[in-house]
Amino acid sequence: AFKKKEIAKIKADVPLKKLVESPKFKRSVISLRSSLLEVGSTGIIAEFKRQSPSKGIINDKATVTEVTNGYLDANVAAQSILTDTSFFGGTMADLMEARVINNIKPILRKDFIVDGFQIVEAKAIGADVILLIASCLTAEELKNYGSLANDLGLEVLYEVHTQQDLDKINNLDNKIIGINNRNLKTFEVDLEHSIKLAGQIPDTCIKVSESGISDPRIITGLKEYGFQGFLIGENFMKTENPGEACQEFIN
Ligand code: IGP
Repeated sequence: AFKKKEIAKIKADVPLKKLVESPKFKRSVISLRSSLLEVGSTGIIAEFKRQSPSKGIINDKATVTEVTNGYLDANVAAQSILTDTSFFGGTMADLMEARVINNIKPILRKDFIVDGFQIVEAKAIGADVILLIASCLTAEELKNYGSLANDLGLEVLYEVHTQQDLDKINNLDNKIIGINNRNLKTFEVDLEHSIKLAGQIPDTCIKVSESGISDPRIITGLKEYGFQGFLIGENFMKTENPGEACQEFIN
């Protein structure tokens, strides 16, 4: 595991040193776990996503600021911001822009994390939560990156799509587990993935269902399987006013 010594080593790196000294690095994070568990929480993690490999351009007009304001007015439990540029057209600047106006709800850095550097970076740009995708990482990496994030005070959303993904996560207890209904290779979306895997996840975990949620009735159904979080992007972003779409969805 990444222990204090490794973190100290990382901190000694020149580019990282700058990150670690940035004012946001020291801020205390806002807990996704607490937000999802709050009485009356909408459970919605609303995503800012301009484009995707499966859909192409989804929305290239709406600004981060206006969407963030709209999502906050809708009383979302959290925000997700794509910072991956090559596939999703997102940037770290997008997350920083959202953080300027969002100081109340957790922000998830949505990216393909394959290096500890990105985790330190996530903290420095103002993220509260990072995504670790089980299919992209080994069991050991999941463990090491998970503890690095926790050591930095960040929470982790562990993303799984299959039972094999779930098996890679060491000691599931108390973790936040996201079940992606979309297969990242074929882009096929099937809510059955959430339903099938829900029973394999201990009750101490927070269960989040991700992708393809296009109707509030789906949430009602998923709640019966113990889901407390619902990650929604396209359904809001495909409209002209994603914030308003989110408000209508919730009411
Ligand atoms: C949102 P949707 O279908 O509501 O737009 O999905 C989110 O789940 C999706 O963007 C996502 C994702 C990812 C993107 C889930 N896991 C991993 C990039 C990388």
